Amino acid sequence: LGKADVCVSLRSGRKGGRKPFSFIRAQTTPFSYQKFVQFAVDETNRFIYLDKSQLQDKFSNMQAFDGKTNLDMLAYEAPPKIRLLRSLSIHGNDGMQVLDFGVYPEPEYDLPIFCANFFSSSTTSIVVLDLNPLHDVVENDEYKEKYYRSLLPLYAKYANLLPWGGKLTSESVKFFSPIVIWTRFSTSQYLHDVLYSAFKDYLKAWLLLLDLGEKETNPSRIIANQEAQHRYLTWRAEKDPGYNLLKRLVGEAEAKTVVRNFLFEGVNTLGTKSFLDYFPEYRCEDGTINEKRSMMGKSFERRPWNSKGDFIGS
Ligand code: BLA
Repeated sequence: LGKADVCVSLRSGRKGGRKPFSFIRAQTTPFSYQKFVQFAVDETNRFIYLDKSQLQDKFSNMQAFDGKTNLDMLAYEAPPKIRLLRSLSIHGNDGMQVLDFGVYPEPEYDLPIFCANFFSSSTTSIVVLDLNPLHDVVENDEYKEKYYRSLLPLYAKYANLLPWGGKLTSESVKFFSPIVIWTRFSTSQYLHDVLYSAFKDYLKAWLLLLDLGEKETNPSRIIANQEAQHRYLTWRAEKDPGYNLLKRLVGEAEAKTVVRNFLFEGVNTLGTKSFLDYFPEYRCEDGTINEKRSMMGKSFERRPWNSKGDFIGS
């Protein structure tokens, strides 16, 4: 029994237990994403030696303004293949649990970006789990064939338990792969366990790709990989849905530092193009960036890929 379980059994044994019960419901955390992070670090270490990143000196943990919500950060690198593996987990006092776990390859490798973004309040969970494609998988079959064709059964395994989460920011879909798990559910231990299983499967699949990954020697392809990663980081550093919550927790200045120098590190160094260079449709008349998260609005009520991994959302 964990500490919380003991607490529940002791308190629910009290006479007139109504009040203590609701107290307990508010206080106990049904799960955390800690074991996800532990698994990811241990499993990655079996494939490639993880070295502490210099980012770890500046980012390790923070406390939110409320004095009760903790933000824990981890950062590693693993030459020659992994530029940065970083994790942010947030534990709120009200049952909120967040995981933003990502792995960015070195530009010499055209591997997808590992992306796990889970937000859970005590009632609702919002999930994106994907191997985000570095290059186009809609118009161009080459990259899709190289990395995703063999992984389609992986998505199929979870399609029923973790179904498509409905309409979302249309722009986001361009950063997703045919095996993306985008879902929302009422927070429950069962679905949390299913998600843990999916997380392990997706990470293991990504690590096999990493293991097989061959170093690119063609300079123009290396530049193209780097620019694609920079474009991805630039998008997320500006428009990530987690940004608003981070601002509320630690204030605008700290949130910006965490986003630009930790979560999407590389946005200032991997390239010189600006957000508006990549996404000119967000330009306002006065030359600033439109604060809207989306110019196209929300769409894709249903999954826009078929079972063969072809994009059918037009
Ligand atoms: C919601 N997070 C969302 C949504 C998506 C993502 C698609 C649904 C809202 C929408 O339509 O945009 C995730 N979007 C992504 C990811 C990519 C993308 C991973 O484009 C990658 C390319 N989420 C986090 C973190 C927090 C968080 C760290 O990853 C909090 C610190 C919170 N995400 C969060 C919240 C919502 C959300 C609160 C619901 C609010 C909203 O819809 O804006």
